[in-house]
Amino acid sequence: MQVRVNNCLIELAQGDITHQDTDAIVNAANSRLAGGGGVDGAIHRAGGPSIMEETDRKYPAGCPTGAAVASAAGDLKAKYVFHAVGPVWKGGLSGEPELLASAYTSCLQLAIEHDCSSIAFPAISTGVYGYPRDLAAEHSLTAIRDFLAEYDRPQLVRLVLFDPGAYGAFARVLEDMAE
Ligand code: AR6
Repeated sequence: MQVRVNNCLIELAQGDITHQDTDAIVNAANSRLAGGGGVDGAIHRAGGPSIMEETDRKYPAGCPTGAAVASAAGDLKAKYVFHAVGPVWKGGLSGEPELLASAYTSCLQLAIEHDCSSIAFPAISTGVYGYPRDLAAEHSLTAIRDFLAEYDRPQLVRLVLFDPGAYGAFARVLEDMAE
C-alpha cells in the first residue's frame, strides 16, 4: 500500500530489506556499530566485509542513539547503507518516541545529502530492542510523514516489514493517515 505526501510516496512492503534496490537501505544498528543479529546481521552477511571495514574506519566512536551514519553498500543492490541507532524500549518514558523519530529523520536527511531519491527502512527498534510494534508503527510513520511534508524529498520511502504481523501494524497506521 502507498500514501502520497506532497510529491513523495510512503510505501509498505513485506520481505527482506537486503533485497531492496532503493538508492539507500537502512540498518537497525547498535551504537557501537559492532554488528549483531536481525537486520544488522542480514545486511553485513549479504553486503560483505567492506561495510564493516568502512564504518570501523570512519566512525570509530560509533553512533549515538537517535542518529545515523552512512557507508557504501558492498555487494548489495543499494548504493548506500545508513546505519541508524534506534532506542531500546524501557517503558516509553525515557525519550523513546523522540529518539525513534530522530533515527528515521536522520536517515531521511542523509538521503537528501547523498542525493538518494529512494530509501528503504526496516521497523527500527521493534526486534531485539523491544519497541512495541503498534507504537513503533505510529511513531515511525508520523516522523516520516512530517519530514516529507516539510522537505518534499526523498521521492520514495519504503518500509520493509519482515512478517505479516508487522506489516498489519504499519498498514493500520498508514490507512489512518490516508483518510
Ligand atoms: N529485513 C527486514 N526486516 C527484518 C530483517 C530483514 N532481513 N530481519 C529482521 N527484521 P532488529 P532492533 C525485522 O532486532 O530492534 C541488532 O543485533 C525484525 O523482525 O534487527 O533495532 C543490532 O546490532 C524487527 O521487526 O533491530 C542491535 O544490537 C525489525 O526488523 C539491535 O539488534 C528490527 O529488528 C537492534 O535492535
